[in-house]
Amino acid sequence: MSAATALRNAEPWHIHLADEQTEVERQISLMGELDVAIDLGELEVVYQPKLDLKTDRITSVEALVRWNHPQRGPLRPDLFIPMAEDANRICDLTLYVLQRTIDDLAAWCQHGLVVSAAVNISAKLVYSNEFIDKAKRILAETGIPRNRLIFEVTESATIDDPSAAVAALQHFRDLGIAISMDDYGTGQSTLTYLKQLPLSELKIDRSFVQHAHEDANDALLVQSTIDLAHRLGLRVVAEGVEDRSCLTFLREAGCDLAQGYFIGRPTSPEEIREMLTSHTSLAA
Ligand code: G
Ligand code: G
Ligand code: MN
Repeated sequence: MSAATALRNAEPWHIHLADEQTEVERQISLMGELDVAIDLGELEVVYQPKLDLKTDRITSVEALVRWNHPQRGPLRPDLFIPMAEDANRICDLTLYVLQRTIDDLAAWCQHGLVVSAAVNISAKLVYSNEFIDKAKRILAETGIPRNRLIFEVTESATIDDPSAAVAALQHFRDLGIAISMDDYGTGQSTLTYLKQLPLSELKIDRSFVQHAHEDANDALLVQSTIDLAHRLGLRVVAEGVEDRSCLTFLREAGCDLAQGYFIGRPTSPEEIREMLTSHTSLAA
C-alpha cells in the first residue's frame, strides 16, 4: 500500500474520531447546561390531554418536559432524558416536573376544574429511595387531592425483579398515586406481572393503536388488551390517536381514555385550562 493510499484510507477514520470527539464534547457541554437548566428552572412542562370516551370530556393530562435551550433551540426529551439518566440528574429533573405538575393541578383545581395529571417516571427512579423520600416530601406540602396524580412507568422498570417492583410501586400507591403502565405491549410483560403489580391503568402503545381502525391484527390486539385489562380491574388508555376513525374504533371497543394528536398536542397549562373550561366535543 502506498503512503497516499494509506492516508486516504486513514482519512475517514480520522474524521470519525473527530466526529466522536465533537459528539462527546457536545454531550459534556449539554450535560453541564442541563444541570444549570434544572437548577434555574429553565425547563418547561407542557400537558397533553386525555379524553374520557364515555363522557367525551378531557379528564386527565400527561406532563411532558421541554427544554428551550437558549442557543440550540427546543430540544426533544428523547435527547436529554437519557442524558439526565446517565448523569444522575433524572431524580432532580423528575422532582422538578412533579412540582410543576402539582402547582398546575392546584391552579386548575382553584378554577373548579376536576382533572388528574400523569408524570413519567424513568425505570431508574422506581427503585430510588432518594426519589421516593423527596417525592413524599413534595406531596406532604401540597393541598391537592392525592388521587389526582398518576405515575407512568414503562414495562422495563418492572421486568428485572418483579417482587422488588411490586414493593416499590406499592410505596407510590400508599401515597394515593395511581400507577399506569406506559407503552404497554412493546416490552415483555407477562400475565403474571399484570396480576402482581399494583397497577391502576394500562396505556396501550401507539404502535398498536395508530392503525387499529384499519388493520385487523392491530384491532384484535387492542380489543383483547382492553378486555384483559378490564377483567383485571384496570383502566385503559390508548395513546397515539391521530384521526377520528381511530377514536370511533376505540370508543366502540370500550376503551376508557384516548390520547393523541387528534385530541390535542402537548400544550401550555393555560391552554389546558381553556380546553377544560370550553368542553369542545369530539364526539362523532
Ligand atoms: O413529547 P414527547 O416528545 O414529549 O416525549 C418523548 C419521550 O420523552 C416520551 O417517551 C416521554 O415519555 C418522555 N418524557 C417526556 N417528559 C418526561 C419526563 O418528565 N420524565 C421522563 N422520564 N420522561 C419524559
Ligand atoms: O412514551 P410516552 O407515552 O410518554 O410518549 C409520549 C410521546 O408520544 C411524546 O413524544 C408525544 O409527543 C408523543 N405523541 C403523543 N401523541 C401522539 C400521536 O398522536 N402520534 C404520535 N406519533 N406521537 C404522539
Ligand atoms: Mn408516557
